[in-house]
Amino acid sequence: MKIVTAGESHGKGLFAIIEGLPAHLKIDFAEIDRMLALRQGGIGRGARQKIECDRAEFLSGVRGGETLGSPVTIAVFNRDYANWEAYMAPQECDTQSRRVTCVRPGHADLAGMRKYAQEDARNVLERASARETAVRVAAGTVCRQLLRALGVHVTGYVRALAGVTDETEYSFAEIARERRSDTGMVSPKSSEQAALRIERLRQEGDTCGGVIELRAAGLKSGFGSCMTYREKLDARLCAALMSVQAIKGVEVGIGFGAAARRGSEVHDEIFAETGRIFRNTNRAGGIEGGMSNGEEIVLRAAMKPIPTLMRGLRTVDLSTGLPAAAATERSDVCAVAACEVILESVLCSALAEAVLERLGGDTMAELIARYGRLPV
Ligand code: EPS
Repeated sequence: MKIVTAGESHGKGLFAIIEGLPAHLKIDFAEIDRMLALRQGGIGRGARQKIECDRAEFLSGVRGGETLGSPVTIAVFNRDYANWEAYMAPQECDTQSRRVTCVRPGHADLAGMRKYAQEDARNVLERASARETAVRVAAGTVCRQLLRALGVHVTGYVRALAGVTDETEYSFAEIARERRSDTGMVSPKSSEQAALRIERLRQEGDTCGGVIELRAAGLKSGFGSCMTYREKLDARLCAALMSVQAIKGVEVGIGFGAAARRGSEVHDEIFAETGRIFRNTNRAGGIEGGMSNGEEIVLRAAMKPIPTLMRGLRTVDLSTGLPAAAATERSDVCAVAACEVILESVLCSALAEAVLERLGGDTMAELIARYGRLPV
């Protein structure tokens, strides 16, 4: 299975093509639109979300609510395009009025302008914008539905936000039940503290990031590989999460925490009881030797603060070469809760890709039967 996305932030829409899905996957359209709405929400979101009301439109590959086995095309159209058509149309349009030359530190503006020989950062930022993640959430939710048919479930929550960290270790069920606060945090106390900080940052024209924890339960052992480094499951999942805008670090299980501990405090001992093999800990985060080991997959990702600050960081105006304040239009103060939804979706896509690569299957029935025959 392969997913390709296209589309600009203020263009006509965002598009995804999913190639390689088996036939007869039942699509829950309402769930996809629910996930899109969740992505648009959360504390600290900017004015753009008041314009958009993201909905997934299926343009190919699905008939009567089931996949056909042909490439699935999903579109999320931009309502804001009505306000931008004059500047963004593929045909001749006004490419002067909305120029961006005061490049934003931390954004793709400067490196992208150099790479693509552009004098207007708009030709770079339109695609670099995290608006693209809307369609990744739609495609990822289709993959979530495929995984669910196999008994694999994905959840997540915001563990740290605006410098407030919740150190509690939650079970999968607790996260799945509690996570949908405005901040994406589970603990009401942490959530309240973070919300206060975000309000202060908004008043100061600043932005913030956070840490997102993701879990996948029900994945059997043996996905990924210890034989080919490109197929290592941890390498693939980390690459998928790092591909999301603003993600600057990813860890598996206790991750960086493992570096300072002794081996006996890191590795999860193995026990047997009446023929059943089990562990009492899961510091490895469900992956050993590049393969799933049957335990819960646990990943954490660090999101940096959004680079568009209303107060405008110091930069250079590339049209004059003079010092300037970085470009602003409107900005999210914080998109960490939205990013949590995005990362869950991207994790679903990466897991579905690994599952289909190993098991194949033209139909869901074939895939489910093959998965069922695997050892735990
Ligand atoms: C986004 C929409 C964008 C940004 C944001 C993500 O809307 P606009 O650029 O029209 O305000 O709010 O993009 C960025 C954070 C970025 O750096 O480009 C969305 O729908 O998620």
